[in-house]
Amino acid sequence: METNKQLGLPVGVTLDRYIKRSQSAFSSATGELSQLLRDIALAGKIVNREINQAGLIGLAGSMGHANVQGESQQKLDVIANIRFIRALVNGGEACAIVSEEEEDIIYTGNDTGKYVVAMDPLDGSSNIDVNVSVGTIFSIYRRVTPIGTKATVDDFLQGGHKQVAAGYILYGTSTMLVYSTGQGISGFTYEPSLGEFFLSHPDIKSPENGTMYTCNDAYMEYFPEAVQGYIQHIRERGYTARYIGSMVADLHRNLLKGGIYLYPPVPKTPDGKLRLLYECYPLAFLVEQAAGKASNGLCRILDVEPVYIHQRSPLYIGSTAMVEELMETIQKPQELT
Ligand code: FDP
Repeated sequence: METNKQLGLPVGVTLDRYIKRSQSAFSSATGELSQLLRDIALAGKIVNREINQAGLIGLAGSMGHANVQGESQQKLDVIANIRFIRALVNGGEACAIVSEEEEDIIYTGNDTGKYVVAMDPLDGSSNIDVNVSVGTIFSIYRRVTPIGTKATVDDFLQGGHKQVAAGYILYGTSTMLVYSTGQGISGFTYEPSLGEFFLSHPDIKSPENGTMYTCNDAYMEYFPEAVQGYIQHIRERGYTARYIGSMVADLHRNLLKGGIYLYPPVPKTPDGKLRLLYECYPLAFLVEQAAGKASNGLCRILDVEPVYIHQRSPLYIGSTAMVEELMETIQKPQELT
């Protein structure tokens, strides 16, 4: 009976159709941003395939050296970086890329492209070897330098509030692409047998409040006092901790279930660990589009003035009520009740 009911169910809206529909809502849209999103989705499918095969064809494990951030580079970091760059070079819409894996701006050779893309091709990649979810994060700006010229660092240092689109791909038990062009946020689940992303989570809204907090507990004694006080306080309220150590997965869970993700400054990374351009800005853009909040402890993340492309930042992000309570605690630490 159940099977009969399921037989006639439509498979749903593909990412491609969704992008096309969203584009037609803007009479001035030229389709270039739509094409850019499709290019990113295509690279995501390829990376998804490679992640799924990693353990079988020897793609798991480290390269044996560090990347520009001084962090151990995994083989799949390198592969994902190549796949996304290739997709953007071939697509033609992006004139330049900033990647976590490369020190300098990458020029695509498409100087007539209107957009620049900042990205972390494979976030949380130290989790690959143990079959834990990882992700890709991307952030898109309309360039400020004249079309036809070579992009410059100014195209990337516009500030998070200038992003025209942002998103992530979560390679998890199922693979999902979640993105926003500034009119809310939607999630698409990959159907591997059809090779398509289908709309599965329309208009995601971050729960106003939550009972989960996410941070690396090992650093607790080094967290700023107010942050320690806040965590102590919510523990006493019976809140629970969840930390995968793979930011896209941690954020995705909190976005759907309600919660707060905290990566404060610690002595090892006094400016915070996470990268402003390709981790904090895009995730803050998405979470705000879902009615959540993101702060660096002093101000809204999207209002932080960027100074250099690989800049780091503290990050407190998630359900509005939780981020607001933390911010109040940081401003008046002694007033917790
Ligand atoms: P990774 O270094 O494995 O790429 O952005 C970096 C990141 O992972 C996040 O995905 C993750 O949440 C965080 O670092 C983990 O850092 P800690 O090991 O310091 O907890």
